[in-house]
Amino acid sequence: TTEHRFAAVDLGASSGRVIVGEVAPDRLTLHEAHRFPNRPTRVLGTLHWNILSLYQGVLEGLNAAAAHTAHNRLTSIGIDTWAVDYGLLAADGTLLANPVHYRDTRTTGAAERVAAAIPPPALYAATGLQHLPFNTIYQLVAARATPALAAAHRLLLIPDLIAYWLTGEAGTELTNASTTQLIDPRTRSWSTQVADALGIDLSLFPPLRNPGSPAGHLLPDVLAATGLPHPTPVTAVGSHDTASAVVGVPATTPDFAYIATGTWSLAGLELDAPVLTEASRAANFTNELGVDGTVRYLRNIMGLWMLQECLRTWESTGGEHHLPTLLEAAAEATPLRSVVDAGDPAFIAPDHMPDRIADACRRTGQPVPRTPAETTRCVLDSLALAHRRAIEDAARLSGRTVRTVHIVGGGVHNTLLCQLTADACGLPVVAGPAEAAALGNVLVQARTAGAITGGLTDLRALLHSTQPLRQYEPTGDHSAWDRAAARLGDAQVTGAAT
Ligand code: LFR
Repeated sequence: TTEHRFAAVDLGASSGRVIVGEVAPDRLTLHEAHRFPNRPTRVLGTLHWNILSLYQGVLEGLNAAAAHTAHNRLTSIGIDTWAVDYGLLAADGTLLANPVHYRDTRTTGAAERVAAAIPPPALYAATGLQHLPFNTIYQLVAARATPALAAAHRLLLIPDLIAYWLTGEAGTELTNASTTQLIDPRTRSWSTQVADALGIDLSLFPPLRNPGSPAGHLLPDVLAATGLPHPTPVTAVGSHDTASAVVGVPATTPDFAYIATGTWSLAGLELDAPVLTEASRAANFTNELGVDGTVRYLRNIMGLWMLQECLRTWESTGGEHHLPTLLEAAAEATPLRSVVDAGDPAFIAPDHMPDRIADACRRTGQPVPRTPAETTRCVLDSLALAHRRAIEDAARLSGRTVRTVHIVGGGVHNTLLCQLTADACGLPVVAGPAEAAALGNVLVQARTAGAITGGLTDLRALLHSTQPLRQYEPTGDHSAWDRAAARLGDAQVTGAAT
């Protein structure tokens, strides 16, 4: 049998990885070839992605991946990263400016400008996207007067930019394009209505391409840097990491919800068609596009970012905090003593996270967490509560029933979060795989290469039979979660623009 090895380049907000997946119809194994930190850098007040350093990590990772395979051969390479952000190119392909991080505050006030041009209900009806202050349209409106945008010949979303540097070919992959808020989820194509209303030039975007389509071959300088042979192809995958992570959900029945955990928690359902109702807009649900014609109907929840930022603050003030020890202490802390709204955009920006959490507790008349363990417990209880709320809302708004909750991504390692989520939802949780995005990336490539066949159900059956999974049953007093939710009451922010 032919050996099929694929490289998944998966860039996340705190680290990047290049993972080699070995695939056969009954086999799926991963090997992490390289992992490197992603350290955003503030320059003259603006928070940037360190994009060349990330690209260097990709090249080193592909080099390590090549060394891991027979005759340095990979069947293909796929790329997924976080969404919404982009690089601007001049006509000769030069990158005109360092991409700006979606957590930068340059978009402050952009929502009002967008709302003046197209009212939120019309914007939702046209795009089905939840309001997140950093969606690409808000970034483009905020950047309108900048020389880089004025000079730009082309705009490439981050995974498309990496693919362009590897192959010299430019495209706009569809799942990630859907996060720009310039795509109509019914036609799965550009919304000229929204672009025109906002004065955004759609010709900046290279043509759309679907996951599974070819995306070029490695350029000679990339072959030299990585030791890979000519021709090594790049294949478009669900280049939005969340799209690949949803492919990587090992569901065996249709009645599942998923939570893709990591820096964010993305909680919701996979649907065949978008839900564009006013109720859906009010609940701030998004209709991002998925692989194979699906819709990712979900809500963004702060995720482990809140904990990562707390750790960073405690460490910068001289504290030493070993995460496993902290989680053990959090497991012993009083349950549901105080909860905050983990959907509140007030938690998006970096810095001072423990103080912001304390303020939120004070504002809602709850006890202020005193120790790192109590703060950690507050964050995890709050995330579990927000998970439950998102899944209940998604089921209600789409008319679906949920019987199992799948947790995939980095949060799978956080057993307390998984158990609390099962308790809050009152449903069994299946946790794993942690590397769902890389697996979804590899599976779409493998199908394109003919190493496997079938639809998402078949890909998921392969995941289910090959990946280690852990099941959590709901425990405890379910009504305690209702009472905690009531403490946040209607003040619970979903982030919807009114
Ligand atoms: C997760 C993610 C989310 C997106 C956020 C910003 O990594 O891609 O889906 O909303 O990052 O791009």
